[in-house]
Amino acid sequence: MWLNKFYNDRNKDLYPNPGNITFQYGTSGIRCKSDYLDHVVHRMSLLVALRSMCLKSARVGLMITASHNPQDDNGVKLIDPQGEMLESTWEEYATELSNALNNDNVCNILSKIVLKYNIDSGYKPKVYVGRDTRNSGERLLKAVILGLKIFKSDYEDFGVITTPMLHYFVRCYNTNGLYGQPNENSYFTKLTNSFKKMRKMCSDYKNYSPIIEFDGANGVGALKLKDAMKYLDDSLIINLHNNDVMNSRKLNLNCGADYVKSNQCPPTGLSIIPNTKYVSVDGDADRIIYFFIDETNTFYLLDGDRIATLVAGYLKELIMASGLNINIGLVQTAYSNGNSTNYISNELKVPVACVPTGVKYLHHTAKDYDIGVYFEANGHGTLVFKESVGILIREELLKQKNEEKLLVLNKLKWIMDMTNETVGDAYSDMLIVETVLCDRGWNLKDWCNTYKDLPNRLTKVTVKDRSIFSITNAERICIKPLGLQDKINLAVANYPMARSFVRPSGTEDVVRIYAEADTQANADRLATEVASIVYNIAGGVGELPLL
Ligand code: NG1
Ligand code: ZN
Repeated sequence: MWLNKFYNDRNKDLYPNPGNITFQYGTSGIRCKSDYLDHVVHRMSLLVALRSMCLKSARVGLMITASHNPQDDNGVKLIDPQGEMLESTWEEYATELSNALNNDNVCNILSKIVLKYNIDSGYKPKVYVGRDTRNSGERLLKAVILGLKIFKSDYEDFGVITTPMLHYFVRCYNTNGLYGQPNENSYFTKLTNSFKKMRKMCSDYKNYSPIIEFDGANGVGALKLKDAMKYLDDSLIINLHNNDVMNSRKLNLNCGADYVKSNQCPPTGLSIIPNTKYVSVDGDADRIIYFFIDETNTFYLLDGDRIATLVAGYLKELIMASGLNINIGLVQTAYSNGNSTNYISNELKVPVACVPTGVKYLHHTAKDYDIGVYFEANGHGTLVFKESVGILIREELLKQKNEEKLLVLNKLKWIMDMTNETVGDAYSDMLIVETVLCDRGWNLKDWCNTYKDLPNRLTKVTVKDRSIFSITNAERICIKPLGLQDKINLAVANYPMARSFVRPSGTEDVVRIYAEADTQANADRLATEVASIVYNIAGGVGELPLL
């Protein structure tokens, strides 16, 4: 078969599998200590090339990043032609290939794929590549490029770039520029211009302030924000913190969106002043959260749930004012705060769905709506618009004579144009949030006052083998190990307004425990109880987390 021709050109196993780790293409690609990843990324470049050939030379993407994980980790995510995550059947091949013991096994798996999809050697693979600021990125990139060359791929390396930018570029290429051009200038121009147009319409800021203290997690988000600022002019005043990308030891260290969300406290590396607007992004800039402290130094977090409710409520009003027949829905995961779900259903009256963790599930379900809003509580999310919605709005804009309605329609169009629909994007999300806050004349306190979060706690336990866990009902029920869920239910019954669930992480070797209850003390107690239940039933390793 034609595959052999390529393989014969190649030296023996350039990147052997040391065989000491089992990999899984999980919630968001493959991640682990960067030292173990050379053969993995190399094989992923072979797989992504086949993916492109299988899709008749559609452009696909490969991103080298471990997002919010520590700097000595790294990872790889593959991107499908519309800028979405890799299709799930191919995730299985990715897992198989990463674990293949030797070159012969790799060849067999690749041959199996070629035969299954009847992949024609005439299609040239087309691949975009990017990486975050991690030190190991450059070394891993070499392994990727060698793999791409084996299949004589047409590839472009975008160097250090945010994950969502690479997703955007892939989509731009495959839509022949309809979505934009696959370069940084087009990306910043498209998103920022619509933001600036809408900003010009805002005449009275009321409580709103355009000043942002930005925590860049010492990663690529900080680097790219510097570029973005050239496009923003003075429409936002951004003070950049945690932007030391030269010292990669600092990446995500006590800062960034994941740190702030998980620890429910401000990051280090910047002074925290009461009633000031802070934004934190993660190490590859696909997550964003807001926070502030008040005069009494109380910390308030505005996470993905808050962004989703803010944006969905606003869009719903615009849709109603436009008179157009467009439906809107919101997608969350089990980690979303119970009170955000109540607020969405009872106050906003927007339909809400709950799906398993992982953007691919949220994205998929969001596409069921004309306008789908999806966010994980950790700040990873975006909006998706059906193609028909874009067409409808544009047609209406041409017909409409009424000034007020025209403005409403333009607002919908501008929001659509400042959205990176392919995946969660900290920069795009920030522009959208700032737009809504400005149009409403709100500061973060006003935003926070829309509903009150239930106190909650997220913790984790390391167990001998997390593969013994089996979960169902959008991850809210644990079926295995047997008896675990009954014990969780008993613990939950002791606390008012309580909820708790456990699930094995898809990106770390841990089991995650989530608890919420009427008070912080109760949420913490419940999380500790459930952690010890998991520890005892599922073979806990090391220290039991105490809160
Ligand atoms: P895992 O490790 O599977 O829980 C975490 C996040 C996901 C997602 C991925 C990818 C939580 C509880 N889980 O997944 O939401 O963002 O990382 O980065 O935040
Ligand atoms: Zn990320």
